[in-house]
Amino acid sequence: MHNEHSDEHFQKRIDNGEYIEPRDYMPEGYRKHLIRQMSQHAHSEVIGMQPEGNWITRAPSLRAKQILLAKIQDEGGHGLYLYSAAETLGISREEMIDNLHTGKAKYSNIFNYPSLNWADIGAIGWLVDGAAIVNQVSLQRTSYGPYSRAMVRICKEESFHQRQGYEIMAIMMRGTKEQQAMAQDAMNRWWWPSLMMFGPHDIDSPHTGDAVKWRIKRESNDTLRQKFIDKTVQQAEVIGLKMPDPDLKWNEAKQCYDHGAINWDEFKRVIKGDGPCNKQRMAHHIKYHNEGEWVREAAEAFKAKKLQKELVTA
Ligand code: BYC
Repeated sequence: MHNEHSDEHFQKRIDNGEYIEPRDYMPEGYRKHLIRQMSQHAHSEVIGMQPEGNWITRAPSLRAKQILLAKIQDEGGHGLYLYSAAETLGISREEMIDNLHTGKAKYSNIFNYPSLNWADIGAIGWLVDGAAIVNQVSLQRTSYGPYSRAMVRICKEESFHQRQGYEIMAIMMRGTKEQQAMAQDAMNRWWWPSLMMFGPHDIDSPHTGDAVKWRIKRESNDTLRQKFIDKTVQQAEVIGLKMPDPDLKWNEAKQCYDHGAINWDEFKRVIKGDGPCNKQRMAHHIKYHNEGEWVREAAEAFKAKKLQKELVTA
C-alpha cells in the first residue's frame, strides 16, 4: 500500500516537481531546514532596513527621499511575508525573534557594513538588491508553497529596488569628479561583501546537499554568484565604474567571468558577530522590539475585544 506519510512518498512528490503545502507530510529535517533559512531570510529583510534608514533624513532631494522611504517599507513588508510563511511550519514569530536576539539565528552578512554616504545607498540598491534578486528569482520555484509564493511577490518589488540603486550610481557617475570618486569608493567597499551574500563555495556549503535534494535550492551558491557577476560587470561598464577585482576576466571557454579570491575569513568573522556593525544592528533591533511591546499588546487586546463582540452578536 502507498503510505502518504513516508519520506519516500515525500521525495517522489519533490522529484515530480510538486509544491509542498503546510498540512502535507514533510520530514522533520525538511521542516527544520526551511525554518532556519526562511527565518534568517526574514531577519535579513528587517535588519536590512537599518543601513538604508540611516539616510532617509539626508536624502539629496524630495524625490530621492520618497523613493528610499518606499523601498525601506517594502523591505519591512518582505520580512512580514516571510515570518508569516515560516509560521506555517509551526514556529511562532516570538521564537524566531528570540533566536535572532540570542544569536541562534543569523541574518545576511551584508547588513553588518556601515552606510557611510549617499553613494552607499546607490551601491546597496544596485549590488545588494541585485544579488538578492538573482537568489530570489531562483527561490520562486523552491519546493515549499508558501515560501515560493512569498518570493514571487517579493521579486516584483526587488527589481524596482535594484533600479533605484543603479539610478543613483548612474547619476553620480555623470556628476563631478568628487561624485564619481564617491560612487567608485562605494562600489569598491560593497562589491566583495555582495559576493559573499551567496554563501560559501559549493564544496564548503554544508546545507546545499539537502537543499538540492529537497529542491529548496534550485541553483547552488556558486552558480548564482556567477550569474550575478556576469550581469553586474556589464552594468558597471555602461556607467563607467571600474570592477574592484584585478583578477576579473572573461573566460571565453566557459562563457563567463573568472573572479579573484573571496576573503572567507572576513565572511566567517562577520557572520559570527564580529563585523563592523553587528553590535549596533542587534542593539537597535532589541531596543525597538522592546519599545514596541505595547503596540503588540494593544493589537492583541483589540483582537480579543472584537472576538468578544462577535460572540455576543452571534
Ligand atoms: N550571511 O550551507 P550554506 C535583502 C551561513 S535581504 C550570513 O551555504 P544555505 C535586502 C548559513 O546560514 C535578502 N550567513 O547555507 C533587505 C549557514 O549557517 P547556519 C536575504 C550566511 O542556507 C533589505 C552557513 O553559512 N536573502 O535582499 O544552504 C535591504 C553555511 O552556508 C550567508 C536570503 O536570505 C550570508 N550571506 O545557503 C536590501 C536568501 N551565507 O544557518 C536588501 C535566502 C551562508 O547553519 N537564503 N550563511 O548557522 C538562502 O538562499 C541561503 O540560506 C543562502 C545560504 C544562499 C544565503
